[in-house]
Amino acid sequence: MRRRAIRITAASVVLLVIGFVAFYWFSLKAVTRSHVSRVSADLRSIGVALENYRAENGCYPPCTLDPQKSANAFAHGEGIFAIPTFRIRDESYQGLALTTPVAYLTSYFPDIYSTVKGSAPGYYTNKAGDVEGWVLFSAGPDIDYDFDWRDFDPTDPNPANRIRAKYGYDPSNGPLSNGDILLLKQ
Ligand SMILES: [Ca+2]
Repeated sequence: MRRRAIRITAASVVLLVIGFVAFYWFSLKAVTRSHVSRVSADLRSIGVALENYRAENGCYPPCTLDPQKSANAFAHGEGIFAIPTFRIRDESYQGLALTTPVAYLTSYFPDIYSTVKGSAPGYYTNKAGDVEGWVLFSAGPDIDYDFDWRDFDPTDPNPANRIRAKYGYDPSNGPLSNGDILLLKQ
């Protein structure tokens, strides 16, 4: 009788653990799906602002004031300024580009997956001859930048597909898998 009671208790504990793990897993997937969806929507909003900026100024906003510094920034580990972005500031800390002096965006969207709290998503633009484009990127659920922005070439016949395949976040690999959330304009 006692042995049977122990077996029932052990089975109950196993079921409880399985239930807890399943609940955690599905909750994690739901929260991640919601966050990824929000970041993707933010990137699209910023993309619209970039196009509006270009329509009025004839070019996309600069992604850095110091290309050399940004090019080496990962190695130097300079945090928020390490990643090229439109949210750059000059030495007098004047905000540039999308929020001022013309408010193409009323405020910057903080990237919830950024390693630096409050940091906007990464932004890189490049121009080769008459061909120009941009890429917006969030580190994604692994909170680690996989995308190498120097790999973006607007003259690439299809940079979006190539870069998404190489660096894009894919939830089918698991909610916390690597890859970044990307939006590109060729
Ligand atoms: Ca990532």
